[in-house]
Amino acid sequence: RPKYDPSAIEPKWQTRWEQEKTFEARRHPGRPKAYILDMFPYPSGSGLHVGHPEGYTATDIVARYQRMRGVDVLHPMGWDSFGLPAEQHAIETGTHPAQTTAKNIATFKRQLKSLGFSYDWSRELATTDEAYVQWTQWIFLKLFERGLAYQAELPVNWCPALGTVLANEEVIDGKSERGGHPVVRLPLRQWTLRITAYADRLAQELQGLDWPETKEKQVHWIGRSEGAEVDFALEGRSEKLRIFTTRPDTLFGATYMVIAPEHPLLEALTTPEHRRKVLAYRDSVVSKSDLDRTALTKTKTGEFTGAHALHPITGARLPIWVADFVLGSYGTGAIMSVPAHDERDFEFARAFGLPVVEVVSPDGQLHDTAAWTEAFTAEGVAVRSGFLDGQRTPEAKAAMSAHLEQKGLGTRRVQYRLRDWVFSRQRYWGEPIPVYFPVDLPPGSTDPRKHPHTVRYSEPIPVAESELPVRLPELEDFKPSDDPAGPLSRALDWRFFQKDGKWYARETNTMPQWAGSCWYYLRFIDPHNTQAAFSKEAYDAWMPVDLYVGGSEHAVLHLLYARFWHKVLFDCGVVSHPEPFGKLVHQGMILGENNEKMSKSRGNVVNPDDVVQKHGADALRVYEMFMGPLEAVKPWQTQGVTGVRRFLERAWNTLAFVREEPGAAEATLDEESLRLLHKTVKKVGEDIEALRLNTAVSALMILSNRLADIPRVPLQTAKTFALLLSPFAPHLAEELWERLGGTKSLAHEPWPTYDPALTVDDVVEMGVQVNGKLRGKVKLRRDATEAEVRAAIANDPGVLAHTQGKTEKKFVYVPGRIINLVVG
Ligand code: ANZ
Repeated sequence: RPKYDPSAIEPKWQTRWEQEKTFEARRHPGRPKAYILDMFPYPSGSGLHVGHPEGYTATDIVARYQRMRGVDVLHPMGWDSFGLPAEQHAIETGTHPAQTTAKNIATFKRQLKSLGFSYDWSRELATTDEAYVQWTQWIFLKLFERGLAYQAELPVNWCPALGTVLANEEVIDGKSERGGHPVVRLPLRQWTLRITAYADRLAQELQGLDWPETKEKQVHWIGRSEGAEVDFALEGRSEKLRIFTTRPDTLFGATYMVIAPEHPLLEALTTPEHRRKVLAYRDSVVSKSDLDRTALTKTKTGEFTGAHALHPITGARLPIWVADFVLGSYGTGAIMSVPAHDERDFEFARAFGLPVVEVVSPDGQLHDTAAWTEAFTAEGVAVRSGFLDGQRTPEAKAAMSAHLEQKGLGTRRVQYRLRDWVFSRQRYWGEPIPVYFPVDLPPGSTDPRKHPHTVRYSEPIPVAESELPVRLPELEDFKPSDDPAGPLSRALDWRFFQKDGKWYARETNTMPQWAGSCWYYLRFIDPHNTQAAFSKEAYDAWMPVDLYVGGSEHAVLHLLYARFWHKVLFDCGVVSHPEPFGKLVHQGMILGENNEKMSKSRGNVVNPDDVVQKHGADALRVYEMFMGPLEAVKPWQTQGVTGVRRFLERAWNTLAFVREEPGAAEATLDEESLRLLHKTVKKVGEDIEALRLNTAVSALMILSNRLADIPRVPLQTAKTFALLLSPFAPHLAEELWERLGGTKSLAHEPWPTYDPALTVDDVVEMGVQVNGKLRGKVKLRRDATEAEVRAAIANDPGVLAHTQGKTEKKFVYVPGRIINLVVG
């Protein structure tokens, strides 16, 4: 008898599935559908790591299960293939990023195929495909048409080492998320997407979704604040200093002003005697992250500018300081400081000896702030506040806002922590932004390639839809320059072109990697469409996504950006649901054996190829599910893989040859095993639906152990086991199925059913009465004998307390219903 040999079985079935197109997604009228989506990978040079198959196995199990339940399943895979590493590699080695990308994709694809995932590979796409770029650019044009893509001079995160601008989300502690290079802030012309126009909808329309705590993360990220903008006159100047506050009720408590180091008026305001110190201070904060700058615990730093603002109501002179805890990118980049009622302002006032004036009182009485060790930030009653005195905080806020609006001193304002999305990158390996600009040639010149700096960036012209895609030019040298126009600016013949006798220049910025992942799930539904991004029929057939599984690191980046694009497409009438992803699940990270993150530097990275080679894909799949709850963080244990391997071997030994054994077709299960079988069918199905895949695996292990112990496994039982096992260990299951007489793949066989009566626990808990009063409880088989009942209650303390020293007069027992002892 042959031994369990995954290295033979697995390639056999992978080839079979491919040849027979077993997993091609097709809609059948009248059938339900399930769109089951993985977060597609970035095809990095290091190949798949064991974290990838975790989520991918989970969705594969659901996809396979749903197919067997007669559901039309769409389960696609593709590549998020633009991005920095391929370009960095190109800079270092001269290999074109397209070449590196193709090679990495081939590796990833081979690895994913070796794991037996039931993807419909005919829908494979890469975000770098020309046919895909075309529609990514088309969506950009939709954003542009609607005024949602605009250019701005923005203080951006410029990373000199990477030669590019990074989004706030890509900067951690003043360093680039990729590579850890220093990041500085400078103003640059950038394409920006007006995601803030969707802030309220992005926060509110999350409500109905079956998502984990990611919802709260997004709401927090969007960070809605209601307040007012107030204009303060500047002493000796005509401009006003506009501030944003969420506490207009505290206006009378403002004792000084603070502006951000990036504030455009900083230099102009600063008086000559303070100039040197103020500018030195400004330079010192350039590389600090917003998070560091605003941390509550941070020692407050700042400089007096020498200038003063005038209080809009009292006319008091308020000194203007510059300090890094005020951010240039939030509100107006300037604040009125109310140290009595704001913690940061309080710390700052104490650090620099500025006055602290109480204007909100917990009890309406006046207090002396000299002894205070912290600000009073709660609501209370307005004091020392003129016409507001005596009003509670909410009323006082409203009254002050109304007053300011009436006097033309301010306006009510909603602020978001969310910033507009800086959408351009000064890189080669990204989608070209499909716009161009007029060129002003110097007199006498006929060739802008000799004067590349004559572009009128203020007048962007969208590329006509019929001219998409705008392809990347060939380049020899991918290096970013210190010219923030990026490497594409060096492709002069690509960049400048003539139309109707006039010269134009293409945009040389490219899109960030996030662009491609914003809509790939829409392309999967109709990946070969040449006339549109996707058809309405395909949309109606498959959307929305029913289950989306991926890492929680995407909680606020990809998942917010994709929702934003989807809503824009919704407003354009291109999609018909406001939200793309109905149910979202984040798999937990897989750690190294010692509970540390897997990393090259620690040398603890497990390569799935090695595991597949040694134990097979089925063992890897089942092990990753068996490790623990899908969402939990769990350490890898090589021992555990071996254990799972033994489980699969036992299943093979028990079941692979059942058909050849005499009498297998007629054999029946004993009562207890039959009950276990039905319970397992019920449990595995329910567990898959609830993504409790670890407990589904243990249920299969229990059943397999039982079957190994019985002398003759009925053929029908062996077949049921193969079907139950198939979502988890599909290669082994197919091989068993074939050996048990199956003539085609089991992928579309009906999922086994169970008899509910056989799943009801045959153990019941029964009350024990003594003289008609409940005195104890025992657990018994439903059909226990009287002797078994007597044995079970013999040591029950409650029963004993009422029977000891007495004689039994009667013993009433109705199986499953009554136990009553009559004593006297
Ligand atoms: C006066 C005041 C009094 C404030 C008070 C708070 C309490 P959220 O809730 O996050 O929107 N602020 C405004 N712009 C800022 C900036 N660019 N950098 C740092 N802080 C800024 O916070 C809004 C509050 O944060 C605003 O309300 C302002 O301080 C400060 F008792 O104004 B408040």
